[in-house]
Amino acid sequence: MVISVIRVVALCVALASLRAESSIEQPYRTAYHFQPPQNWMNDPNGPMLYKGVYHLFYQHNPYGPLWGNITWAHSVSYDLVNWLHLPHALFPTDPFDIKGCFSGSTTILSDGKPAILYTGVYSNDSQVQNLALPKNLSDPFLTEWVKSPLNPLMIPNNGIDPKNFRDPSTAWQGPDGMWRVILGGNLNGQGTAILYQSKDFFTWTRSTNPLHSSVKTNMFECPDFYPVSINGNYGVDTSSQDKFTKHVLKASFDGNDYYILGSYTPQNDNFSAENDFLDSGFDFRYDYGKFYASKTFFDSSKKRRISWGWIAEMDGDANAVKKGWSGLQSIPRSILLHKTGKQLIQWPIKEIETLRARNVSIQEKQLKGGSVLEVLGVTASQADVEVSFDLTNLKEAEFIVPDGVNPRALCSQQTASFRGMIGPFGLLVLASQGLTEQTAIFFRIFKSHEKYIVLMCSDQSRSTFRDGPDKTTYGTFIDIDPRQEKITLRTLIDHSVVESFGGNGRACITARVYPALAIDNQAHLYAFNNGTVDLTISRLDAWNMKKARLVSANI
Ligand code: DQQ
Repeated sequence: MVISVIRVVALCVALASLRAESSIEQPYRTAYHFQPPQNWMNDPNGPMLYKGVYHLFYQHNPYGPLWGNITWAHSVSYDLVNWLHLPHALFPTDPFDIKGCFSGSTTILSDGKPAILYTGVYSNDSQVQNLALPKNLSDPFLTEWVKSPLNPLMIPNNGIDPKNFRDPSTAWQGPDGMWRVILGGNLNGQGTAILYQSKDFFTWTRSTNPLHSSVKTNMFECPDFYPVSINGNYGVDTSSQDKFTKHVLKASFDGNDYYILGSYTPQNDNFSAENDFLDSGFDFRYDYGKFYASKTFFDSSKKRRISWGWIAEMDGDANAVKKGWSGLQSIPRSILLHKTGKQLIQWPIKEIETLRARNVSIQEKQLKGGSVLEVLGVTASQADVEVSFDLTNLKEAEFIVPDGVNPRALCSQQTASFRGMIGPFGLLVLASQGLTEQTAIFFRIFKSHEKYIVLMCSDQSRSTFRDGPDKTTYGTFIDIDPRQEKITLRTLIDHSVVESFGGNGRACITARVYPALAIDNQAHLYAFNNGTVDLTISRLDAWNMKKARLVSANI
């Protein structure tokens, strides 16, 4: 009797949440991005592949749509597209995490078993690092996790600010068999990747020198450290290091995920960086829009490294409360070192293409200066678009001295409606009939003394006629020589998120937008050229995207 009452209640709750998810009431709910059934979500935590199952943990408030009560929620998938939400893995129930189970990572240990390292917060806000292990390794989904009786394993000592000591990375093993892990911290006012070592994963000792510290940054959050293969079209395990790899150090600060490249010597744990974070003129970010606290993992089944990032809301707390949820995860991206060896490239994982449905294709179409071309026959609120532009008349490019020019400022001063020479050209997405609302992802080509300069922008200034949502415009320069290659753009459009990959993944810009008119089948898609110089769309493909299946386990 009790059981059947519980089942009926559960069914009613499920139906109610289905109703709340119908897109009439929920125009901003996404169709193929990862979201929990409800409430607040922030950082991705501990993504991993274990025995053929992908796991994603994430920071979640089980009780409301704003940050708080931070627990580790847990979902599993066979394809990184469709997900099953499991019961939460870690709750803040012990003195060493009573104020929150903050971010952390998983590591596959030498015996093949997975382990979670996460930050726990004491009632006095002091942060420590804790271990949790699966309760039952024969459970294919690793549903239950047990906190170690030895917790906390790392405590803030010797000058570490106890309130800024968090987010353990995936650990890697040196040739000496010792495990290494880095944590984000602030040492003597510098953003720092604090290094710890352990033989057995239980007893951790802080290394005298941090892996890296940076004079110009704030505290590092969610640091990540991993090798990338030079000239290889595949990812490598976190513990591999040889002359065919470089290392990436990623740190999250000031609302963005920045990375630097360098070489790592495990014998003395020396990371020799090619540049430092925020060096003048040097600004490599995973994404120049809304994307934070990302985390990578090595997918051993497909030999690739995959990154996830948190895409926050830009529409205020009151609206989060109204819709009952907050936050998305990015489409998982595979990460490689670009063939120049100077930067990373990111691309949506191949599996996302299984959601592609009806295709519309345009080839060799001239786009005259000052013109707009509607792409008809696609559900423009839920689409995947790939386009490449051929520029024939580069001589006309405007002159620029790029030193000291802030690309983001340039994009916001001269938005999509600016009449330039070569560009603005690109896509208008989530656009209303008549273009009152539009989000523009566009390029402009300039020339400087010795080369061409390509600017990529995501202009949200007209993304909604509603007041309230943040309409910041984003931008970056991309290292492309337009004499040698076409300008390409891939944009994933999903109701309230627009993820754009320029120059085959050399620059990514993610935007959250909240159209009031361009909703569902009222959304339109256009290619545009607002420059004076004509250009050609050499190819444009747009696909309707099916909805991913995200369901809650009945446990
Ligand atoms: N979010 C977590 C912290 C981390 C921050 C708390 C980054 O562990 O530093 O929810 O978004």
